[in-house]
Amino acid sequence: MIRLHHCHQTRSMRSLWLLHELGLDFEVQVHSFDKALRSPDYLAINPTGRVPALELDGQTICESGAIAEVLCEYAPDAGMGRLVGDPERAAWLDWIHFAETISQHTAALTQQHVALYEDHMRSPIVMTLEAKRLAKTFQTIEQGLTGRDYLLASGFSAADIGVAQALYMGLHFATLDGCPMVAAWYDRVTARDAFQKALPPVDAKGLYAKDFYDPWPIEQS
Ligand SMILES: N[C@@H](CCC(=O)N[C@@H](CS)C(=O)NCC(=O)O)C(=O)O
Repeated sequence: MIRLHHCHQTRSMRSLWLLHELGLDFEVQVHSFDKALRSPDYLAINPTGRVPALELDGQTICESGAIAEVLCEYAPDAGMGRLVGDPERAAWLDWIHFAETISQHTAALTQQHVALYEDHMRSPIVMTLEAKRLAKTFQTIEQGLTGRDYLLASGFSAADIGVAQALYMGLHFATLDGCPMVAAWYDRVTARDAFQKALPPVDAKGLYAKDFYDPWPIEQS
């Protein structure tokens, strides 16, 4: 049995996208992104109260990078992983976990712009710094795409899924100015059916109310 615990527009979207690419049978339990994640029932699944959490044949995995690794080993024929012994294994792992380097900045910015709803709670310095550090990660993707259509020379993999989903969230706070290869790659991978299936339904409440959050939303005195 495979069950994904998911909140729209969060990191669990990358697990959902991967599950669709793998063509596995699975169920999705959608949670609202609020105190529901702190309910005793949910904390019994993920004690940190976060998403994703994947229940897989009696085990629960709570880190999106680990979920990607385990699922790609679970369904190796889908070709989304680069298994032990593959010459691209190290590069694949590096990109799988680079998604989290991107997401740590997005998480800080989401906290500043979305979770801290009163201006006096927010820090313009943190907002600006984190947006710049996020944009820097976009440049790393640009460099990685030199001379290739996907992050790995051999073609599309779970590495593209993790990084592109992290970019999906990050694009709420920074642009792809100066990253034309990332823009083209992002259009290419997000055109896939499996990505489209991982998007929130049109009438669903997502994490983000706006498409883009200006780095300086607070009036400076
Ligand atoms: N390192 C974890 C991070 C998981 C995480 O922080 N998820 C966020 C959503 S993107 C969350 O559930 N936040 C809820 C909270 O912090 O209360 C992963 O990669 O899965």
